[in-house]
Amino acid sequence: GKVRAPTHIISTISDDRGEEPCYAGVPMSSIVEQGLGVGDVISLLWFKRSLPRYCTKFIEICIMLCADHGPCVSGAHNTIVTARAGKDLVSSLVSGLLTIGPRFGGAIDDAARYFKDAYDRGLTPYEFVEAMKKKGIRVPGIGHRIKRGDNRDKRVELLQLFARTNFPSVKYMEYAVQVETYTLSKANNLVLNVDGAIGSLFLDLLAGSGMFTKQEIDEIVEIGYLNGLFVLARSIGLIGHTFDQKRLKQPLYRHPWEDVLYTK
Ligand code: Q5B
Repeated sequence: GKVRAPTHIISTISDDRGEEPCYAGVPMSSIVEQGLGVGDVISLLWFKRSLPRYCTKFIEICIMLCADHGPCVSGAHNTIVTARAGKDLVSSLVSGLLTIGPRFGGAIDDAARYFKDAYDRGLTPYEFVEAMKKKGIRVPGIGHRIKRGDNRDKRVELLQLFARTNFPSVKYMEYAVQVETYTLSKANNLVLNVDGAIGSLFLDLLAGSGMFTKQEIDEIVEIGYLNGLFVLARSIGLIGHTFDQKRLKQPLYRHPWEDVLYTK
């Protein structure tokens, strides 16, 4: 009989061998004919299933709300400096993307991990926050450089409104809000930020949609899919900043001496 040579790659999300590419078994023509959007494509390629419309809409709202947050944030700053150094689009983009991490934009997975663990173990917000403090770990998803208790992040409010209206349950998000109430009693900048809102709400999406087993949810949280939402979204803005600098023909950036404290 036929002997199949062992393959060096296994792939389970897409197939381009037929007449048309398929994402998780769904042909491209069907995606276009059904009028599906980028949220559906993310569902197929990341989660390997078609999610209900409210879930894909939520994913699309996350992408839209995180696409950009002005030129002053870490990622945009790096991209702008790189574009002004005459580098190409990809270099300018990745230079910005490389700033995404535990402090900036990349706290979504850890927020989901810590909120899930604390909620599932029945910790009160006080017990959770104080335990984190004892361990010397900042609560992921809490805190912002410019947002305050009296100047909330509109993006967080929009996500919460959508979820309260459309999700079957928002128990993890409500827990994150209780954590925020406690952290705000300590300092006015310790708001639930956009990473924390997405992290907690995605837990609600995973748990409430009925589309994932408990084991699958644990794996998604453990692997860490959710920072991908910020990376994908912010790429839109970083590409925009690159074009903006090129269009404006901005010269090489050099930081002013006056803004550096030279000291021994
Ligand atoms: N403290 C975000 O810090 C920031 C605490 C905390 C307990 C906390 C900080 C943080 C967790 C990571 C996170 C996502 C670095 C943020 C984003 C996207 C963005 C960005 C944009 C966009 C801000 C002052 C005092 C200190 C700290 C304590 C601070 N955070 N304690 N848990 N989480 N958060 N990142 O203002 O006693 O004085 O030593 O790491 O969720 O990235 O728009 O800019 O769309 O682009 O620099 O929105 O919160 O405050 O470092 O001076 O701390 O608060 O221990 O206490 P700050 P610091 P003490 S959203």
